[in-house]
Amino acid sequence: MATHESTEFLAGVIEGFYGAPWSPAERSELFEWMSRWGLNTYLYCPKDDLKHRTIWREPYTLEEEAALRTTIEGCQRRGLRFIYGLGPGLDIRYGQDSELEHLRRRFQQVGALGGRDFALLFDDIPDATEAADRQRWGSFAAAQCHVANTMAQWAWEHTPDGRFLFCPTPYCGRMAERQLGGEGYLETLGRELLPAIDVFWTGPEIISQEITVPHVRELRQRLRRKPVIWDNLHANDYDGRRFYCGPYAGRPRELRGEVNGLLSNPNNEFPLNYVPLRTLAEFVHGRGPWDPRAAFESALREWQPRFETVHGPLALEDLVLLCDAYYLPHQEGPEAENLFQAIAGLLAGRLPAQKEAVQACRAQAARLRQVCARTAEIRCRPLFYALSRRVWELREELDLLDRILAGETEKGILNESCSSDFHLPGTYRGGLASRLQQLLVQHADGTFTARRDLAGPPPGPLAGPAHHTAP
Ligand code: GDL
Repeated sequence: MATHESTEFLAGVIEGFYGAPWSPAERSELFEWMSRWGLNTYLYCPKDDLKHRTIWREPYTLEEEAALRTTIEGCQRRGLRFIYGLGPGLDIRYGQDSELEHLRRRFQQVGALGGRDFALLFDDIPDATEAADRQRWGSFAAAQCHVANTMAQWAWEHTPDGRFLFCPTPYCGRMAERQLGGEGYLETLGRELLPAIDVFWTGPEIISQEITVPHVRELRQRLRRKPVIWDNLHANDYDGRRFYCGPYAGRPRELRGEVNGLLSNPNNEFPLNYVPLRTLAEFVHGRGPWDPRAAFESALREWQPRFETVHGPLALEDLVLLCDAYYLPHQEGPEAENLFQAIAGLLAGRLPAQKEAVQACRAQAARLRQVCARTAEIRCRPLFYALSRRVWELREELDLLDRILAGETEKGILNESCSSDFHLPGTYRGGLASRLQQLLVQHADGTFTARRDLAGPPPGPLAGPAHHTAP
């Protein structure tokens, strides 16, 4: 039986988010960063490459082959491991041999382009199989193991030192607790998946604030192997208003010894990934207790030249303020958090609304607004384009709040209403998604309750799709 021979610790990047995949030029820059920083692995699996998931059986065209070859060669030229990921889980029929043939053909096609390492990804799919499959394999997990084992054997016959990875359907603690994929899913994987196949895991959550050693040890027992962490800490595909420029954080350095790899699936906007990936590399290679803030500051110093504007450099302290406003999913950076608390405190009347306090708060808000505005002058246009929509929104909110705070300094009244010609109903916070958001309030424990005071006049009839309406 062929087994893989590589035990290398996998450290690097997953292009595995929903949305437009990175361009060839962005990948080329990524590979340069990675080789410079000692990251060794890149996993290609953009969810919205149609042929990765939706029409996974269709072969790549010649043009697509050429593009993929460029990526594979660019990666391997830098000495990095290129892993090709395929996600057949939306509609695969596990029990049909013709499906295995489709998988083989795709892997062969990628193999001919230079691919040596492969992954089968079963995340974000319906956790149901046809009755015949269940009968034949006994469980959903066993059906997936059969497919993965067959394909891994095939891959290792061609490339004995290649890696083969598998993403389970329940890929985080919360999903496993809810028994996604059926009872005993992870234990079945532990028993039936070939021991040399690596298994992905995102931590206790899809976006895990923390990943601890005890959490991973417990998982290792069930999987009978060390997992490879698919880290979504800096992923932003689920929220179009944010991006994450904070450091790799919430994981102790000891985690490295508990896993077979750490791969980050970061921001969609490639240029915004400097700090996330630079600090991941530092986490992997450095020694001693992990200090995320020190790593952040050091990465920002390296990144700062990219923020050269037509009027000279952006000061480091301004860059810190900007990145603190777009730090980590569960946490603002300290300067942004302080600003928020100052504004919220003044508005709640908790702080003595002395003129000096209001003025200091307004000055800091004005500084952040100014930094947002200055991003438009950045010479590196792809970087500005990646920032522009989000910082625009931040500027608008700061502008509005400043109008309220101005009431204190100018008229001695706080909390009076204000108006702005730039923020009229309909153009500001308008649109269905935004209005629907206003109908739900999320509480600190994560639960939602509905607001019932926003109803307008009674609605007209709700029309269904054309084929449902009466003739
Ligand atoms: C996910 C998806 C990933 C996506 C991420 C963040 C995994 C294994 N799959 O659930 O493609 O980018 O969340 O939204 O994480």
